[in-house]
Amino acid sequence: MKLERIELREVTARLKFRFETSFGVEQDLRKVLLTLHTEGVEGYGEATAGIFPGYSYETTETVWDALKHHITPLVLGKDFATPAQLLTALLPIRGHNMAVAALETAFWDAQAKAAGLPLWVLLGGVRTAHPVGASLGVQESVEKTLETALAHAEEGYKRLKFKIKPGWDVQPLRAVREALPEIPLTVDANSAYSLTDARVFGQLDELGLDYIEQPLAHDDLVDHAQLQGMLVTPLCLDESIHSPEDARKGLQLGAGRVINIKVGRVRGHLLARRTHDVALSFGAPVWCGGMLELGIGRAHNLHLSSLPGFTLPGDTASASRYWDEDIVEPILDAEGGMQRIPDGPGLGVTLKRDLIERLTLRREVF
Ligand code: OSB
Ligand code: MG
Repeated sequence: MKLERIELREVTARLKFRFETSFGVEQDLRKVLLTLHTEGVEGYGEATAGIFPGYSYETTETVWDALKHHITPLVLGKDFATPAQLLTALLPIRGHNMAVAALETAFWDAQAKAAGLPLWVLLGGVRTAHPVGASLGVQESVEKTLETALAHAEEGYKRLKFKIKPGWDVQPLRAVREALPEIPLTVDANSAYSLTDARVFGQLDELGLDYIEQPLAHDDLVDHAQLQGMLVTPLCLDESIHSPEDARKGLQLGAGRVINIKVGRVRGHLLARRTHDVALSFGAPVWCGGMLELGIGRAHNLHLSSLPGFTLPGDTASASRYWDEDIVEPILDAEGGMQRIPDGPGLGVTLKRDLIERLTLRREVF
């Protein structure tokens, strides 16, 4: 497929809620959307980076810069038969996985559309619906935490994940566990702790959590392995995993027993699939992480979640939980805690072009 034209757009998106994590608060987001024009079809990608480099060094600005100045010049006007070939052309670029993934995922969408197949079929998926959980930010009180937990359990979410940070961990989670003794419950620390906090983890270990997500440093596997050795609860790696190799090393070391796969963090679908394959070979379950995506990114996440190893509920909650209005149709909402993967060629969604135009802050065509 010849990459004839690439359009970048930066759009604003206001979350319905204030989302607090150990690294900050997000509500007004800016996202980069990418449209790839190739041989009569359009492929769509969405960069998952946030405005602030709290989760990853990549940001809305670095994604734009990398796509404009480094990625597009390496591939524009060239012909690629497969995503693997496209990635090979981008090998000189170190990192910037979220920027690369915006293009790589658009390429998959275009290929699936050209083949007249849903993306999940091209990816090798095995199911058309999957269970979803909700990722819930740090709340202002234990009372609010309980209220949020009960509301999302009521909506049918199959797993609740609460963000924690030092000073806001055992107490709210204990309260949720008492109120909802049976619900699959997890916590996500986004790297806010160190091994000196072993006592906190000892207490969390008693709550029957499905896993504890990324408790320690973003670039650490060794300390995670040490912590895992002290706990019954599995650790889940998020920030630490940028490639299939990272997954192999993490699982080999015993740094965790579950992996959160995010398409942007691992450079797109091809490497997300390989990361999934590595985890499967270790018998480690994976789930699809979220980055507060708009409809294009959410649709990509849903298609990826059709692979056999995605056996745990993903952070692929209903679009209407996040947005008053999303940028694609149909609306990607879960029912009874299950998300259906959209059918039709490619992503199986159409863009709401007028809305996107209204949300656009800048646009550039290459
Ligand atoms: O750690 O999984 C994370 C959002 C932004 C950055 C990092 C994370 C998250 C979430 C939200 O947990 C997941 C979602 O609902 O999209
Ligand atoms: Mg996480």
